[in-house]
Amino acid sequence: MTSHYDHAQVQEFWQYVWERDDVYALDSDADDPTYVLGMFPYTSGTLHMGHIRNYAITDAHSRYRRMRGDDVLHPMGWDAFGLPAENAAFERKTDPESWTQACIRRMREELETMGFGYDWSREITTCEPDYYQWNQWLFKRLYEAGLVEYEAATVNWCPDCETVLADAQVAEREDEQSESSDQGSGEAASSDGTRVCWRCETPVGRRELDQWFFTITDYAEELHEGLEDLEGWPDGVREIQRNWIGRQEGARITFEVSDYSGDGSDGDGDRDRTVDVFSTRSETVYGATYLAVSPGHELARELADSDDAVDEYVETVREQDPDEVGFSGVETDATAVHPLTGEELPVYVAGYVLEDVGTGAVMGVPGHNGRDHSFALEHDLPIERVVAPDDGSDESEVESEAYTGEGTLEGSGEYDGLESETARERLVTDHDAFAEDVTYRLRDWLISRQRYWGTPIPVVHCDDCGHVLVADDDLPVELPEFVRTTGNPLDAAEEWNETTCPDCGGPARRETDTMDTFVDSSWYFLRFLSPDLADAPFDTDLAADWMPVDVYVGGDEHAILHLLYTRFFTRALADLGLLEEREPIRELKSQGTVLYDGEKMSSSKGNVVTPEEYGAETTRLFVLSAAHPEQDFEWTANNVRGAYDLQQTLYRMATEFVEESDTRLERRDHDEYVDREIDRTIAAVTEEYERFRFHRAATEIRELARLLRRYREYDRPHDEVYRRGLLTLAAVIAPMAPHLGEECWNKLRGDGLVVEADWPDPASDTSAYRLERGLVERTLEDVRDIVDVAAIDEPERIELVCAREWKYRAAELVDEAATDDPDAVPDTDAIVDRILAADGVGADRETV
Ligand code: ANZ
Ligand code: ZN
Repeated sequence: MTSHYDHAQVQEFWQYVWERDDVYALDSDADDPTYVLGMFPYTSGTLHMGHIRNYAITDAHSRYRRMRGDDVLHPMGWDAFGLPAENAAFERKTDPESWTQACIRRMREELETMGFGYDWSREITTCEPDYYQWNQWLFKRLYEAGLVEYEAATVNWCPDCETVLADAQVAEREDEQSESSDQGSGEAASSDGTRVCWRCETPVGRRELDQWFFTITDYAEELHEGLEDLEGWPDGVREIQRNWIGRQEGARITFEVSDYSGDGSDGDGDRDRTVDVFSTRSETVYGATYLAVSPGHELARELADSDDAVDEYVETVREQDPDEVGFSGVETDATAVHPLTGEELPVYVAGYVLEDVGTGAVMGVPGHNGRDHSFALEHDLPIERVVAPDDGSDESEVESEAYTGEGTLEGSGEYDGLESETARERLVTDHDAFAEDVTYRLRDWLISRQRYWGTPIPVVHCDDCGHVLVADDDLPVELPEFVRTTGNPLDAAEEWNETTCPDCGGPARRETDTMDTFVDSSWYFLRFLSPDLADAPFDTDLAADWMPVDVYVGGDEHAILHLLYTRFFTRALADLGLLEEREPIRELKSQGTVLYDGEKMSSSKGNVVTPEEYGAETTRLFVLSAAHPEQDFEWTANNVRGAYDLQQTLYRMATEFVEESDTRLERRDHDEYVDREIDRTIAAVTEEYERFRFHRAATEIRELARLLRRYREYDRPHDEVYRRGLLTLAAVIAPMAPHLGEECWNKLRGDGLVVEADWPDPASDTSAYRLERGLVERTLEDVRDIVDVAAIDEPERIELVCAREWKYRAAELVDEAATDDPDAVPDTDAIVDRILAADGVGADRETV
């Protein structure tokens, strides 16, 4: 019998058996299954090592949970809409549908080759009408709940993709030199500051368009607050989301603005109004030397009507890239009244004031805010210090640089001498013009895309009725046939485009924007619960029982977009009465990157290693045993070799055992020792699986395999103990290497599947074994203290002899050796020989 593991044959056989026995199907009657999910792949055409790592993690965990007796929901589907399919179709003279379906076929085959255990009866594909009709249905429900807006907006525009990009899809161009970003930092290691498209890296421009938005900002506070309780999420991801939401506490301060001639004036040409500003440092108000509004601010628009200089400035800034704007600005003929001193302040329109931050207006405090300082220098505005650093630094300092810290107030009337924080609190209670306020950096989610390969937004435009929602009965609005054109193919689909208004029956045109594909992935985990449900997106009863997702694994590039959108959707669905949970994911694992020569492994870099080269088990074992799931690791042939060897070793041991088995009844000390080591390994491996430390589980498995090998080599092992050891190995390796697990299990038992087997009983008293382990380790330490450990080339052998009584004998012998001649270097080989001889184990030693 060959003891070489032929991966192709073994894989094919067990995959056939698993499928035949339908071992991964989850019964919909299950009470509360453990829901294990890997972020579903974008259908790019082939799996890369990142996918494989991702799915090896979820697969190992779901197999482990299943062996522990859980019902497990472990589904898979396809994130199938998106621009790349459209581009590929364009280049290859095919259509996105055919291209995507071909990709799916290939990728599914690759997943199956890897032996990942999915309940394929739950497969979903987002580009199919029976999925995307629910995007449309949900769009309508969100619309009815007031969570959808249609607004003109200046948007990020990718000239190459010819589409709008959400803020979060604008990346900063990474410096060529820099390598992948640190886990959790959320920022590229370095960047040249150019804003580029996240997909094609073309520099991003600006455009003004009517666009559809989901008002995720309605949930800003809750999304921020909820992060606190997400204890199962990595701190890094929570921090990135916190920054993205960008909650800031401060005050809203109202300024009277007067004496300006705006449009619609009341005869004498002068108008009054108020302008609110948002400030995190309201106590610096006495240092305000001007007021500035953004070019998009209502006041700026009014002023532009009568003031050519303002009009021209507003137009210029509109066309500019944010970095070009700098600290340019234009003085207006309006004046603001300082709410506390009554002093008149000049009013500027300035591009550095952002329209959608705070109130879109600021009080300029050049002495204490860096941007205001730069603006003041450029426009010759006074710079005053009203907060003194508590270390008593020189007053002239703010002239050259703003003092942005807190301190003691000065030049601030009745507030002089107060600490910053106290002053802020007092101001809001003392004055009506001051009110506590909170702002967020988070913007509404722009979901419009001017592309074909996405979910049509279920709206028609009627000359008489404006935009009207398509009736539920008329969903889905299906995509028309693909046409090759630059720009948006839906604009070119004339026949599809012309329709009638659901309200008045008159002629109308379809909305030709499609939804951002992040809409698809914001709720797909719910569709897996009831993938064929025909009258709702998901079964609300099942959702009540089965949600949230217990473990979600994916790359940390999704720390912001996808994970924030899913949290928003979940809350919105809860408020629609469709869900009970408000957080979709209990435990999140963001997996690190697989590197190759220091670079990220990816098809675009041409450094992809495909699983076929090594076989499923070696690949799976390697990606799991190389590092903690959250760490990056390097793919090296050498390390892969380690995984390969482990697999061969286990296989050989299982095979040889079958060939040589016979029975010996009496148990000796070292049989007991090995038996306990098996228990200890089970306990340890169990703990490592619980904590997703597959690499450490693999180390434990490797150690037990080594011990069993030695056990067998020194002397004839006790069959029962040895066999139990091998069965344990087969069972505990199975979540990571299921084909190998089945193969060994089958050789040792001849029946049953390890995938359906119970997890080996962790020793009844785990702590006892740990204690034992600790004792052995401490004894080893003692031995090492006495003997020069460097000279012991076989520490495991010592470990073996250190068990129980042996360890005392070992210590005695070492002591003896040491007292005989304190200066002599102990002959460790001789000591080990004596130990082994004393128990009759040494006989085989020469043959080891
Ligand atoms: C006055 C002030 C004085 C401010 C001071 C800061 C320090 P940071 O600075 O990042 O913590 N701000 C408010 N709305 C803005 C807008 N639409 N565009 C540009 N800047 C805006 O953010 C808070 C500060 O950003 C706010 O507090 C405001 O300037 C500015 F010594 O108000 B501050
Ligand atoms: Zn109409």
